[in-house]
Amino acid sequence: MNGKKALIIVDVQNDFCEGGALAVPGAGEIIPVINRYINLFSAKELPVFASRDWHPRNSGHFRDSGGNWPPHCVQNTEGARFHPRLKLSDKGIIISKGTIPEEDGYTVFQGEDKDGRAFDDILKDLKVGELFIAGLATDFCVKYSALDSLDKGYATNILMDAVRGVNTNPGDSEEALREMEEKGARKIKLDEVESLLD
Ligand code: VGL
Ligand code: ZN
Repeated sequence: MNGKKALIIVDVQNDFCEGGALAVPGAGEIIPVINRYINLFSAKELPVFASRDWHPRNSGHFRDSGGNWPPHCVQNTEGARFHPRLKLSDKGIIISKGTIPEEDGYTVFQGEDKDGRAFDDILKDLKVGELFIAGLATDFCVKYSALDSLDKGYATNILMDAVRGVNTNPGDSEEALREMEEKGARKIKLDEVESLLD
């Protein structure tokens, strides 16, 4: 698919960072790198999206309601806020997901903006054909978002210096990256993206 390039930053929220309810090891390290990607895409006036896990308190995704996870990113709590060091501009488009109790919301393609527009519809409106994915977690939301992106025909890039995984089982992130690559995702880093956007 031809079309514009866009950056999607997945779930860089307090609960997924050091000290949070579901902290992803090394999450803090990627924030300055993500900020450089934000600058790069903003300078070219390319769209920047930031997704957020935005669960109701009674989400079936939480252990106490039969799911897999400790409560995290509950709507309107401190843990659900974007990390304070993440430098989103006013132009950044926020995509909320996991907002209904029956949904895990692992993929940003289940998300919508503040006006209820589905992520995929916004991409189509903006004529985006290629996604660059950063954020948390490599083995969950990054993975499911990337697989959906490929499925829907977007050229899909994983920003290797700007993702980190949960790794409940050792090697989960490597396995996830292998699967994304096998399905057609490209692994890429900041210097290569810099020259691509030039
Ligand atoms: C995520 C586990 C539970 C993620 C969200 O953002 O990768 N992981 N909810
Ligand atoms: Zn979640």
